[in-house]
Amino acid sequence: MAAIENRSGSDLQKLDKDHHLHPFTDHKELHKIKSRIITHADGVYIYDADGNKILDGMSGLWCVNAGYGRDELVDAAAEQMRELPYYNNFFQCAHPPSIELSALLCDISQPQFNRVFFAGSGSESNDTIVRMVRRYWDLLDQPERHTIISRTNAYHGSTVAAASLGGMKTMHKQSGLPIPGIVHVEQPYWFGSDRSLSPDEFGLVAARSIERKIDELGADKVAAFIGEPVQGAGGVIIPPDSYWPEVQRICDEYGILLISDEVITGFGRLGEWSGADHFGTRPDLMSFAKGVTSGYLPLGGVMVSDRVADVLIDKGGEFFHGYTYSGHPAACAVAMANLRILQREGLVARIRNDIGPYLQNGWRKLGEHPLVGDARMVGLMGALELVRSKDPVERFDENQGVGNICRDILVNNGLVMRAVGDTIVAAPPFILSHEEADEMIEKAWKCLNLTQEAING
Ligand code: PXG
Repeated sequence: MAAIENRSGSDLQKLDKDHHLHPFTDHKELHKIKSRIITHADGVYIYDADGNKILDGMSGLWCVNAGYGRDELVDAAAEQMRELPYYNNFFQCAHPPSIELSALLCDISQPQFNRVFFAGSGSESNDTIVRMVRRYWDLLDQPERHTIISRTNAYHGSTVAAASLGGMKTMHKQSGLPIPGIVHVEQPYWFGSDRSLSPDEFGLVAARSIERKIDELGADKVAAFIGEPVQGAGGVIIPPDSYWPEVQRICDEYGILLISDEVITGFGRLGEWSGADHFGTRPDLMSFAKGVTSGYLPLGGVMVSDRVADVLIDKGGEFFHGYTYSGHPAACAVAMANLRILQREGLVARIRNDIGPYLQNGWRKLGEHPLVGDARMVGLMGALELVRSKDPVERFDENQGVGNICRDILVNNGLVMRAVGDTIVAAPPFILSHEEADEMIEKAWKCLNLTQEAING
């Protein structure tokens, strides 16, 4: 018997309105228009209760990388749940899926990573990192090395510590965040600057805002720097080439830990197994989630380098930290099956050599549209900046909500992309075919025209 009753779309919308509080949602707004009910999905397409077929240019929420309808992942979960649906990894226990997945993750990660700590989400992974980093410096008898440097407009999750690491002012304002010991420096957002510097000059200036902060606080007070290789929720901010090598230099010079938040960029999104591989950094800690299971089940975790793990293990005794679902067997089994799919189908190399360059080419053409001030994409992660005027660049008034107008037009024309202010972002599944890429670009162009008509009245 199906666990979910077969109700009509409007019945579902009513129940949704009456009982369901959605994440990151203005409910008054939502109830004016009613929620879009997604009922099923296959390949790169989702289907709603009104019978619309929509190309999912966001891979769900940056996660369904292997695409929808993968029976292999369903079978992996079902088989594991029959065998052992749950057991924990506390109290000197483990089970085959958590062990096998730990080994596989270390195998595909940079050589300094030989240990994994599991969590249930990206937020939990970053919370783990805050605790782990502070524990590390405590164990090295430097407890005053407490402060973690992050960036404005970063997104690291929604729990108290993860939202503190994040640099979203709107989130901080609602909950008295950040917690003490987390500070924020400049983001490497060249298009958002006055563009008086070249991108590479600007990248160095942005990186050196970390150094300035270290000098201000004193290096002996700074524990770590955290960054997303490419900021996702902040608007797909692709740093200039000069940025990450300079960040690595600064972390090395001051001995502070480098943390790469790979929740979006991990497992292939940029055409390499990690964003760190793409940009050539050697992080000490790496958080992951989303794409590890292609979103089929929730799983997150932290790759822990030998530098950190050796201290935790040799000097640490018990680390009082862990989640009921750390290394959940079904989630780990699905992750194994998902990573095997990525390997077998060569999907990461496909982004680097085939569909990545193909979609980027179409994306660049969208940059010729009068409404688009900047069209950028790396791997399968891109952004279009909607502007009132291209030369000189003039932005729309925020209150005009042009990004959301465009987003709504897109979805009503069969393409999901997300609006971050007036930036439209995309991150389609890795299995996107050339025809589907063409469909994305054609639909996007048409919807840019429609957006222009809508705002010109
Ligand atoms: N780090 C990064 C870089 C993320 O993008 C998280 C951590 C937190 O992961 P969890 O699993 O706790 O959600 C994320 C999540 C958006 C959006 O609107 C992005 C995320 C989550 C929700 C919405 O772009 N990223």
